[in-house]
Amino acid sequence: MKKVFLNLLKQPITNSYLPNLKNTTLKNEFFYNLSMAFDTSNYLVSIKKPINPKKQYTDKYAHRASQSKTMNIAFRKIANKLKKKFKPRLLMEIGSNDGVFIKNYNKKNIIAVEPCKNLAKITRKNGYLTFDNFWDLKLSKKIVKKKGKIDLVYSANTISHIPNLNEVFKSISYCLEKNGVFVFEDPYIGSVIKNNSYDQFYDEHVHLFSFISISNIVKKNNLKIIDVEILKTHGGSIRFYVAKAGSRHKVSSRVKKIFKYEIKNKLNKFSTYKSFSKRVAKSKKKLVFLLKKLKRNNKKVISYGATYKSATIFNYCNIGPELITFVTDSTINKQGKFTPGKHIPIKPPCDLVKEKIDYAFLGAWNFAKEIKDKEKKFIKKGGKFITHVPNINII
Ligand code: JHZ
Repeated sequence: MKKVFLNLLKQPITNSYLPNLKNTTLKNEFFYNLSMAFDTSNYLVSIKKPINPKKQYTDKYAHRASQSKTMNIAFRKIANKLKKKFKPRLLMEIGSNDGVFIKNYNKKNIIAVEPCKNLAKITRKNGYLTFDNFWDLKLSKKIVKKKGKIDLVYSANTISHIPNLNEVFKSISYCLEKNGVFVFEDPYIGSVIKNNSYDQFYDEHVHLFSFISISNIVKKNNLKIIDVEILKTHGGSIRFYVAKAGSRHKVSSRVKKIFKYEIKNKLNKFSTYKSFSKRVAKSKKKLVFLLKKLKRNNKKVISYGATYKSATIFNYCNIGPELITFVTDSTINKQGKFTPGKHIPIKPPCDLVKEKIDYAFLGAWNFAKEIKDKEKKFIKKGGKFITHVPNINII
C-alpha cells in the first residue's frame, strides 16, 4: 500500500525554464501536486502520481551533466573502475545526456540511449551510436537484434526517473549477457533523510532508492544485487551492481552491511518518513524567516545554480524574485530564462563582488566545495553562502 508522507504542494516541471514572462507563456505553464509516498509492501519511496515522461524529456531538455568539474571527475573515475573490474567487450549507457560518461570509452564499444533528442544529437555528432528512445523492452530487443547481448550496462541519475521499474529490470535482463552486469546510481533516500535534503523530490525523481526497496524489485525479475556503494555525488547517492540470479557473480560483504544500516535506521518504516516530513516543514519556516529578515536589512541575495532541486524549494516555500534577486548558472541554455514556477531571472556567472551580492543561496549545495573554490574573492570580501542542508545555515 502506498502511504503519503509529504505534500510539497503545487510544483512545475523542473526542466521548464521559461523563455519570457509573457501572458501566453505563463498561461501554458504546467503545474501538478507533488506528494511523496512510501510503499509499505516493497519499501520504495515514490511520487504518488508521476507525470507523463513525454512532457519532461523533450528536445528542449536543459540539464547538461558535463557542467561541473566534480561530475566530470566522478564519471572518469567510475568509467576507469568498470573497465578494470569487468573488462567489457560491449557496453551501453542508459540516459547518456551530453556524453560525459561515454566519452571515456572507445566509440566502437559503447551504445548510448538518450530519449531527449537535443542531447542524443550531441553524442551522435561525436560519433557514438545513440538511440533516442525511452528505455523499455521494445528498445532492449531492438538493440540486441542490432548489436547482440551486452556485457555491461551503466546508468547514472536515470533509473530513478522511470515510473515502471519492473519494465526497466525486465528489459535489462533481456539484453544482458549470461554473466553481464548492470551498474546504476541515483540519489539515496538514506542521505535525503539524514541531510533533510527534501529538494531531491521533484518531478524527475519519480523514486528515491534504498537498498531494501531495490532488492525486492530485482528479485522479482530474476536478478540479484551483487554489490552496493554509498557515494558522495549529488549529496549522497547509491550505486548498485546487479547481475542475473544464476550468474557466476558472488555477493559482496557490503550488501549485508547496507541492509543492516537501513534496518537500523528504519528505512523500512513509515514512521521514519513521517517524522522527516515534520523536519521539512521546520526547514521551510526557517528559510523563509531568514530570507525575509535579510530583505528587511536590505541585503542582496541570489541563488547559485538553477538546479532542478531548487525549483522544489522555491515553489514549496513560495520564494520568488522579491527574496532572491536572480539565479546564476553556467549552463548556456538556462541563461536569460526564468526559473519554473517562481520566475526568478537566470543570469550567466558574474562577479558577485561587483554585483554587490551579500548572500548566495546554494541551489547547487551538492557542489558547495567546487563553488566555494571558484568564489574565493566573494568569500574574502565578506560574501556568505546560505544552505538548507542539513539545517538552515549561513556558511
Ligand atoms: P545539479 C539534475 O538535477 C537533473 P539538478 C537530473 N534529474 C538529476 O537527477 C540530477 O541533475 C543528477 C550549475 N552550476 O547537477 C550547473 C553552476 O552554475 O546539482 C547546473 O545547472 N556553477 C538529471 O539540476 C547546476 O548548477 C557551478 O560552479 O538539481 C547544478 O545542477 C556548478 C558546480 C554548477 O542537478
